[in-house]
Amino acid sequence: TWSAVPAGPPDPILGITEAFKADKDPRKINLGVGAYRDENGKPYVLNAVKKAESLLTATSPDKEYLPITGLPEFTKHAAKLAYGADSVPLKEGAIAVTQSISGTGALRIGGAFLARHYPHSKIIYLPVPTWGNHIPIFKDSGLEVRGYRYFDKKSVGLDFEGLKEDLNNAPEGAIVLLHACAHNPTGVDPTHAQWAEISDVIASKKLFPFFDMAYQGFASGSTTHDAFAVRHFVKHGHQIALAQSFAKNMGLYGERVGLFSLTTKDAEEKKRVDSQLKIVIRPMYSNPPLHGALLANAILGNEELYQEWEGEVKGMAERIISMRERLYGLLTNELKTPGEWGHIKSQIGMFSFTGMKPEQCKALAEKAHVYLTMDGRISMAGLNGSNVEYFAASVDAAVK
Ligand code: PLP
Ligand code: TYF
Repeated sequence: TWSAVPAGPPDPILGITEAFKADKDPRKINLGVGAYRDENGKPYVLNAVKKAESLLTATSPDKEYLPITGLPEFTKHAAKLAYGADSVPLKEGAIAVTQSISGTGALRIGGAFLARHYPHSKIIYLPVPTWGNHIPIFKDSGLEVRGYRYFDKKSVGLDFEGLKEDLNNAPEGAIVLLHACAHNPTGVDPTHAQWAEISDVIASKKLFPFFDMAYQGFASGSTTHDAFAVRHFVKHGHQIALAQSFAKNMGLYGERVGLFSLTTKDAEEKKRVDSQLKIVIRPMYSNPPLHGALLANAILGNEELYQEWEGEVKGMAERIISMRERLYGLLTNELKTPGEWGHIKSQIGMFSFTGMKPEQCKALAEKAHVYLTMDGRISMAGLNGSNVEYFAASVDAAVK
């Protein structure tokens, strides 16, 4: 029956973890997948999550199905986290929300909803480059995927002129995907002033902004600061779509906790949109997982746990920033590695886009047992006090 099914390629990011696992060298480092590791290189379960778990256990919750759009208290808190307590559409009850299977599921619900109901276009513009999974997510949702310029290899920064030109030339009404903060894979974010200009271009061309916020809090250490772009757009009158993930900022990766939301004109429009979100979701998976939503809800809804969580997000962000400084110092001052490495310090979030070529990435894996994606992206959280010197020396050898 399946004789004509061709073998597909491994996932470019998750395939790296396979190669890492098969490597028996004790010096090996996995900088492929974007998952936080603590100073000892271990996955980190947040204290706020552990406390939420014990609080939850004490109430022995049942395992009933959630409604199609998820746990209502959780979705309310999660929307407030993104839009801010003073958000006008939030206060007016004009934001349609649904729990989602983490950020990926939120993007997919959004893609499917827009493909079915967005009246102005079936085209979505993605930054070049973008998170690899964006492309199949939106294609499989039934949208036509196009790219807009984002990363400038020469300056190792934002190609702001190219970005504006491409959005200005997009057909009226097209959808534009924006990484809300901590752009994956480049680590390059627009400044606040650039966001304001992007907002103006999008308004003038009547484009539809779809934000992917997978790293709220992870970029700067502050969930408020990282929500700047989303809140700016809403404040300036845009209706937006938003995908949120709690994988990174709560360390709830495998629990699959997320939110998809759409701002609407008013409470009446929201109600209609809500009903159609349910119709999109029901045949996909009926209803979302319960446990992670209960945990996130316990944290977002409890002042003490919330404070502890914010402190821990800040701690994770700060550890990553300290690794950026350490790595930059090693390459530039100690090893005098050829090249300019300032971008390691200036890039934001989980990743650094090193500029290393595929051959150099391959050499790092084969000779140094250091694994990263072939685009030269490294997950900064995979570095720590015990392996950063070995990593810097390996990079030095690979580029010389
Ligand atoms: N969007 C971006 C840009 C990401 O980097 C990720 C995860 O790495 C996601 C979305 C979604 O991840 P998840 O489905 O685990 O929430
Ligand atoms: O490292 C990245 O960019 C992501 C990480 O279900 C990831 O691809 C891994 C698994 C998953 C979602 C995201």
